Amino acid sequence: MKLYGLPGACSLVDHIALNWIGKPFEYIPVSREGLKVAPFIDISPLGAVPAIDDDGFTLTQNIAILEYLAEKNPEAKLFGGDSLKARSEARRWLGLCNSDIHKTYTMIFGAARLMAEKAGQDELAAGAIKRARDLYAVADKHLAGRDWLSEGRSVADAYLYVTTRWAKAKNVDLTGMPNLEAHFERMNADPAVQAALAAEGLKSI
Ligand SMILES: N[C@@H](CCC(=O)N[C@@H](CS)C(=O)NCC(=O)O)C(=O)O
Repeated sequence: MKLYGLPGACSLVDHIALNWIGKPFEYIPVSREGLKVAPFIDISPLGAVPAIDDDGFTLTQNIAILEYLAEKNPEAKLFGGDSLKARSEARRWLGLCNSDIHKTYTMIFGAARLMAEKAGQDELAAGAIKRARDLYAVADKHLAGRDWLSEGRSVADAYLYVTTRWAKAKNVDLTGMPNLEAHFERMNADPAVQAALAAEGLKSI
């Protein structure tokens, strides 16, 4: 199994999941310049990470990869438990992370792709930073009195953690969200998370 990623990007979610699974894999960092050219573009038509190569079977799109890893390794319980309710709850939060939170960061990190003028880019990013706070508030409320988004730890927790790292880097206002902060520290304390950070040359924040 090979995982293609950019340090600290959404591919860190899959890196954490692979560490939870605990089977051998190779982490292959892709350079920014390498994203949009061969050989990586042949694997990932959008020139985006994550991508995996499992013995010649290549796959992109984070949700599909996480589902693939979970189905291939059911003992790892990557979707928060065995019950339908636990797995559905994990998928719900995975959806929020991938479709709502992550897409909000596309307007922060990728404002220059969407708006020609610098003033427009700044306005778009500022609006998205405010929107991100509203989305984290939903997760913070849900996490009151619970350790994980679903019954047990799941890939949704890894995704929330990775985007919370981005929130801290982009100064998203997370004040008054103690449950989200505790969740972030819980993830930071996980040896699989620390191993993924170290392998990507990152430090805890
Ligand atoms: N819909 C894709 C989005 C992947 C994505 O946005 N990846 C980012 C890193 S977090 C990326 O590779 N960006 C580089 C680029 O688009 O140029 C997924 O869920 O896998």
